[in-house]
Amino acid sequence: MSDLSSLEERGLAELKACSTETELRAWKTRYFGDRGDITLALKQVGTVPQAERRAYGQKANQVKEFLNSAFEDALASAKRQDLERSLVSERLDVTLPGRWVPTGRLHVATQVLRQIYAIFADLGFQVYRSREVEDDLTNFELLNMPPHHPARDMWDTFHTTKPGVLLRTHTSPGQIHVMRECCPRPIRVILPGMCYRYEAITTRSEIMFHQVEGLAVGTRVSMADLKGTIIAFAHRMFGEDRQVRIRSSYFPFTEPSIEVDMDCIVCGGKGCTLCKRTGWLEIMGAGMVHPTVLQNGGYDPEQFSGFAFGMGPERIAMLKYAIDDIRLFWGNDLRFLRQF
Ligand code: FA5
Repeated sequence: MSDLSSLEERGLAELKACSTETELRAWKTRYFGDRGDITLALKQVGTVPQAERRAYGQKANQVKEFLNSAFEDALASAKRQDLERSLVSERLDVTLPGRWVPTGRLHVATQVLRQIYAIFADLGFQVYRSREVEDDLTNFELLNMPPHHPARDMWDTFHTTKPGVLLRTHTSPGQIHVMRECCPRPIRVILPGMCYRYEAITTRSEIMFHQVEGLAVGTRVSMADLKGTIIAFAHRMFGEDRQVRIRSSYFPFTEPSIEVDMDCIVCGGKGCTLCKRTGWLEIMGAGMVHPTVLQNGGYDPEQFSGFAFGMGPERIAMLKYAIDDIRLFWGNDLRFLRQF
């Protein structure tokens, strides 16, 4: 019994000497662990002579309860002190303004694409998505370019290892898909997407770039509609006072074909290095849909007519923001991207 009393005294004295939570937990293991003093004292109950056993057991349990509750109190007070200490030493000023988390931004090509969608949405054009991996038939043949047609040379092509399967060189094959899907209803769509050409990369040409195709088909669609649509687009995109010039051109899938220029954004038509001293910058190819293409799309060219155009949003962005090198679009240089 006297052993138990001295155990209690020793335990309490050692507990009081502990000043941190770590020390307290070490104390707990020393006394209450598997081989701790209290645990051993309790295990000894069986060895105590029968007559003293009951009293010994009661006392041992009292000592256990007493030291355990003393430990709990000491632990709570150590935690409180730790908290108070950290509240003073690691003081947090909740009135400080929050820290700025940098948000990303849309790539300049995406921004310009979205401006193009918005302008054409206002003109009643829906967005139609078409595939990037095409067959030779749709990319060329159905667009009035049979095999060995010299016009195919206008588009240097990435062919896949599967014969007849290629990466589309322009968004024009989408015209066939949309016509076949919508025939015989009228159509007014834009077809945005990525195109691929096996070309030398230069300041103005990439091997992968976006195009936005436009297609309108109906019973009374005319060249005047094409002209009006293009001028409305150019004015919305570049400003009301911009001049638009239309000159004749050649594409196998349009007849007649045109190319559209805008007065140079830098020199206003006087001539500078950007416009190669001509005063004009090309913004798109276009024309009236060729009767053969209408027919390939399922429309009777005697009854229906249509116009189509194709533009490069990267080139549009270059004109709009005077960007002098198309390679910057894929360069992933934040100094460039952050400017937009
Ligand atoms: C065509 O691709 C025709 N399919 C456009 C068309 C559609 C004409 C419908 C008539 C009717 P072109 O090869 O000129 O045409 O390309 C159209 C536009 O794509 C160019 O004006 C240019 O803005 C962009 N583009 C062409 N090649 C590249 C290139 N390598 N890098 C970046 N943009 C390009």
